Amino acid sequence: MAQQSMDTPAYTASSIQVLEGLSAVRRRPGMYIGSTDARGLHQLVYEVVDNSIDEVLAGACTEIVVTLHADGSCSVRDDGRGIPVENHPKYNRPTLEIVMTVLHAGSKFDRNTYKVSGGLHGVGVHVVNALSEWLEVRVRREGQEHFQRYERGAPVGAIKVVGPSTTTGTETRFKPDGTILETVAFDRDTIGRRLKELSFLNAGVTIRFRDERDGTDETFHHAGGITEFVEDLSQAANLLFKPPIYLHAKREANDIEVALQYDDGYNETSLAFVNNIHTTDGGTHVVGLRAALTRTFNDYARHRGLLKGDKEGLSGEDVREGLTSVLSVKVLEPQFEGQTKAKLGNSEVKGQVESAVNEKLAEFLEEHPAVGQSLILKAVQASHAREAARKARELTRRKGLLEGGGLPGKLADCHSRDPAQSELFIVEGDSAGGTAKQGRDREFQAILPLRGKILNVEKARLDKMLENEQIRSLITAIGIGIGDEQDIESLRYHKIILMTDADVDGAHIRTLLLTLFYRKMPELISEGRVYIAQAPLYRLQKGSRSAYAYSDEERDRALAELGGSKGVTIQRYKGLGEMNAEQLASTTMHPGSRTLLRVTVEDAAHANELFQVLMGEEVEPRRLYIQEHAVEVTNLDI
Ligand code: 0RA
Repeated sequence: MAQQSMDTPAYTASSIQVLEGLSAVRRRPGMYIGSTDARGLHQLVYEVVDNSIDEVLAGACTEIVVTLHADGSCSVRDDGRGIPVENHPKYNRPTLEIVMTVLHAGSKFDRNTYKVSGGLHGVGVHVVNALSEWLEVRVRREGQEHFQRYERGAPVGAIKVVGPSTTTGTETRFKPDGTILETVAFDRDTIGRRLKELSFLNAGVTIRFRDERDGTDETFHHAGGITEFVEDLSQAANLLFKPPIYLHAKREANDIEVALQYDDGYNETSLAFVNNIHTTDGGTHVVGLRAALTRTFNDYARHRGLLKGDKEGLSGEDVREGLTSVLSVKVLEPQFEGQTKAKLGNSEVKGQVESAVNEKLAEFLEEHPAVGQSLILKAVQASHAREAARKARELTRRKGLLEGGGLPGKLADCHSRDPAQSELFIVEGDSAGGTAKQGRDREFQAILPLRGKILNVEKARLDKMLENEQIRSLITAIGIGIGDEQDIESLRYHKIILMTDADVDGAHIRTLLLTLFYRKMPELISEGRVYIAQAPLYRLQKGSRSAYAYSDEERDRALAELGGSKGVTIQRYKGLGEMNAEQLASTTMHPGSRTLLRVTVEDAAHANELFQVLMGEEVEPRRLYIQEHAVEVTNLDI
């Protein structure tokens, strides 16, 4: 049947429509994949993988192989049913070609799985095709292997049968188009993280990930699904029970899964997904889960007389202290909201998750009274600590007033009182702090030097944290408060800029600060107020000419521009302190000549993850880990 398309004339009305559709994608790629940077590039891979995951959800596929090829292409192979090649009744062209070239073709042959559309996901593989220099698809189906090639989205020949096949499945190999995308360099770690995540979210699937550029080959397979996800996230911690609590329920057409684990620490790590998409901004499903946790723990504690004399009961923060959780819901018609489309909007889902978790968690606690007892005990302790923290905060505030103005003594504030114009540089060490003070524009740039390592927030509760001078300085300088009493409106600087040395200690301090913000002042991150200053790594000098380089690649380029390495002196900066005030200002601080990296929620979440590994009890593996990852951390492509 597929061979019929060979007779199709090249320019029918429908093929012209196809070309128009493809050129719309090529003209405005950002509309389809969000951006044309590394994020957009990786979105292409995820789009193709999502289509194979749909086959997994349909129960038709068990293995996916993703390969990054040496020629810069990426292939995704699955053992699903194969995309149909026979003519599509409506278009009278092979379904395969429609899927590969026509807008939203996917929804026309709904495979009865949960849609990923609504965000930047689920836009269709034709978008990947349109943004590829070339794309080749192989379909194994009905005893034959079919092949078609496209260039910049347009077929360069009909579908051909290239051989027999005893198996079924689809393989899509594409080379992203470097004339449209700003970068075509796939990042193995970024893709690997997502594939690992997908293997947790889709229990039982095997995802193999090969990088032919360096020969690495990994396989992700988690029969335990999100239960194993939670185990993976809480590896380093002292757990209150094992294995994690797993709850599963259906509400109407929606499917709800939660895995929960508690440790003896004070923080929360909770991830939420809708149709396999990480909803970093939460949404109705998260609201439902939180409500259910608070309600169920309070009911359980009251029935057992564990909350005597405590009228208010346990708060949401109390019952989430030490929690690691993964919530994964499959929703038939998801609505994603917000700028990044990373928040679930469907109002009905709140009640569905809430009722499902209320019911299943209460059941679990009935059946596991020892676990229930220890969790309530912990939440009650948290509630007492919260009260102590409130008192400590009060005290800090009063002390601040007595000391006059309340701003920390080490802060060299700027003249401007307009937060929108003002910047706070958090600088590692008193010496670099001094240089930064000399080099700054005091009209709008404030400097806060931090001495040594700041407190490890992983191991401290809020009341302990507030006893730490460095943390107190940070909190007062930033101005929005901490914990459950925060007001982003009183932020004193719209740019909070971390300026640390490009070495292991600098990376460590930056990870600590990002973790502190991520956990204790999350709005700073979600509102995009936190930046990383980019200090140069090298200064090159040849006679009277000099240049700065911010990476090894830039150094090599600068060397070439200076006509080779002959007569060039290269200074490698080991710390900010090696620059004088004028150099630091022009390379790193002055708005006209500096580069700032804005920290995204993902960056901060990754820092937080890194931090959990770094903060394990053992010192030696931690040092090794920092050393191994130092370069990565320095570049912040995390
Ligand atoms: C439409 C219908 C069917 C399968 C697919 C599409 C399909 C698409 C992709 C994309 C990547 N891998 C895929 N595998 C399958 C159902 C076909 C049937 O009922 O046999």
